[in-house]
Amino acid sequence: MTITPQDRTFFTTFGYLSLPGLLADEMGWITAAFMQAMDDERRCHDLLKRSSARACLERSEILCRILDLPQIDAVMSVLLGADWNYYSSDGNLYSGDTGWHSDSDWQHGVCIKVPLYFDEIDAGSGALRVIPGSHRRGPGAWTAAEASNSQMLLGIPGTAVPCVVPPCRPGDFVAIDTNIMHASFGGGPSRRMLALQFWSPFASEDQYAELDRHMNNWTASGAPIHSELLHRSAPPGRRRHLLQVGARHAAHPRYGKLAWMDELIPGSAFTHQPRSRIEPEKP
Ligand SMILES: O=C(O)CCC(=O)C(=O)O
Repeated sequence: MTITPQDRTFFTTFGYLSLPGLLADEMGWITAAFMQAMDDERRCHDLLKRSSARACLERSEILCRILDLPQIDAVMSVLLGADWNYYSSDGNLYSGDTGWHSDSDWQHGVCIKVPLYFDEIDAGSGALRVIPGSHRRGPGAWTAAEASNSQMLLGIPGTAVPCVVPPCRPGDFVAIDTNIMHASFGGGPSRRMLALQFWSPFASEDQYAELDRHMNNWTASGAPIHSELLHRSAPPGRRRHLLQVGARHAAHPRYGKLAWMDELIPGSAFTHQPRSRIEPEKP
């Protein structure tokens, strides 16, 4: 498996990269561990709406090993650079349609979502749809609002908005820029998906400010981002991809600093942070 500079150009141009079958040999153990993690959540899934378990990978030592796969390193190293960051995950049971939306509006860093699907789905039964190029921001860019208002603005239903449906059966791999507009239609009541998120390396204040905003969105749910298990079980190859987010996590006012962070995240006491950019908590 070789990920090429052309793959990177494709990703930056269109906002997604599809590598069918990239994880085909791994899906046995990943599926078993995913199902276990969702069972452990012990939440009763309401078949009429999405159930989501934040920090899903972070609860399972086995799922954490996804980050150690050479396939993941190969793709992220080309798309984000050798010092790519792992951010977070969520495990999901989707129900029905997901309307057109983008997850973010980042302008300074690149955030990638890798949704792993565990069911045989296609365009009519819940497969991911993306609008190529819609991750771009700036004058003339499409906005999520326009895609989700397609009936009113364009006279067509969401299902008819021109898009690409990358293969996303079990074992297929797709990486999307989280700014891209995406959707799915026709899914059943328990469509299974594990989403992983990655960030480009952080160097500037503007990039850290985006990371802080992302963390603030997460903290609204009260869920942690990184876990002790994720860090403690990390071989050195994984650890380097946890440090920037881990250190920021440790410095975030909502989380406070936990004892394991001092031990496992060198520099977690660091002050490389425009603290003023961390939004104050709402009372
Ligand atoms: O599979 C889907 O319905 C799309 C999920 C997704 O990426 C999202 O909800 O942000």
